[in-house]
Amino acid sequence: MEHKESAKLFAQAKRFIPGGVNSPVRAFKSVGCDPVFIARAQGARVYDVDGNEYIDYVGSWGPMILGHAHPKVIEAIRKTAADGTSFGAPTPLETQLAEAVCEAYPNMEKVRMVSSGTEATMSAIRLARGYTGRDKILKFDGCYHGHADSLLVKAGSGAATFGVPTSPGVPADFAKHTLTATYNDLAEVQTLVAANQGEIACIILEPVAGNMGCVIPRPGFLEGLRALCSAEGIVLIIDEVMTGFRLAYGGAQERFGIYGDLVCLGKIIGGGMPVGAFGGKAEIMDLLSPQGGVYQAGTLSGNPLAMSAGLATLALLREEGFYQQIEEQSAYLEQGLRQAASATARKTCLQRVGGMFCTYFHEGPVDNFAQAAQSDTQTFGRFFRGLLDEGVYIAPSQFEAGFMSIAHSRADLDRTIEAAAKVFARL
Ligand code: KE4
Repeated sequence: MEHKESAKLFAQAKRFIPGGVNSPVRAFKSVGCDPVFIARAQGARVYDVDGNEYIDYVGSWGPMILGHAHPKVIEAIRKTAADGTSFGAPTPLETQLAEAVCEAYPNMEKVRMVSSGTEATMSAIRLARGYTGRDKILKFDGCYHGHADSLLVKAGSGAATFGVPTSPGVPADFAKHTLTATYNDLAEVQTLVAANQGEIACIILEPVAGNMGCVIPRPGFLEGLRALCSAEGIVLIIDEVMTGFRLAYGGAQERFGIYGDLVCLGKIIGGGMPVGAFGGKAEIMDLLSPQGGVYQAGTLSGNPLAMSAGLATLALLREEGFYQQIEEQSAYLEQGLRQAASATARKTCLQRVGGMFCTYFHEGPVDNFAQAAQSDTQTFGRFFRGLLDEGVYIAPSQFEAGFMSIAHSRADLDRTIEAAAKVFARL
């Protein structure tokens, strides 16, 4: 495949944009090639500026569960835009989306719209701190909740339970309030909570971890966290930015039957437009300004175009059999990829929940970040580049998930499986 135009655009982009991209993972740094620049997309396909066509499993990192440029979503945006794009004042649309979200998530008695997943989680953490009067938070190694300072933190070395920054620019004083535990290790969380009795405001986690590949909660893990938080007065924040409306209409919480005190959403609820949301018990949410003292705000929060795209998307997700079809397509692809992987001597481990999945170059299982980090990322890079040449576009990192859309046809899945078999055989 030719990538001359992408190469030219990348060089130009790097003159004006750090790293040539507006979000790091798009630079393809961990897969050993330059990024392709996308010209357009339709359904399950994206087309780059050199005219190459790809079957797309990135789906804009989750939002495009309907496939790209769904006519009903485009029409909703177009119609709303004709009456103005932003007013900085309340509109009926944001109440309609808020109501739809609260109907889908019974533990979300109230919800506030923001413009990204980062804003949602950052605000939920501030709210949990305001509600409990406690400063410490607990997150899990390998879970990504956006780039707010208190979340760019990893476990301190040795006995120190204090967090240390993972990025320059995050003051140690901020990081020290963030405790980090191993995903799926309930005993470790219980030890950390006991060692910080009465000081932890919230525990935040991805209910299925899609930022270290696709790591599945082991039986008892989510239930144990729920019970621990209830017993200790800790706010359980379930970050469904990626899993919300993906793993079920009611997200991972519906799928696993575990409900947070606060929930963060994003991606799918914007239908590809910039949206995040956070919500939960009214007694917590009502502490938010202007009703309460916890400040949070945003110029484009509840933007009418984004609300319209979200409403049009959710209406289609409510159609009979939608998630059953996503499950059937994803199970079919999983089976085919497992078969295709037998063509390689490399260790592979495919993990999936609903329409999100990942192929690790690791013998598996992968239950936490330390295990995920043992994956053969060099081979993953060759796998990625081989698939790209075969017209299949997967996430450009071993530590990301792939996403199914309703627009992927059986022929697309068969072509993907065929391409994977060819690439696996060459690894
Ligand atoms: P944004 O600020 O990127 O909208 O959302 C942050 C976020 C929060 N919570 C979860 C569970 C997330 O997965 C994300 C963002 N996901 C990544 C993909 N793994 C976004 C892609 C990117 O950073 O460009």
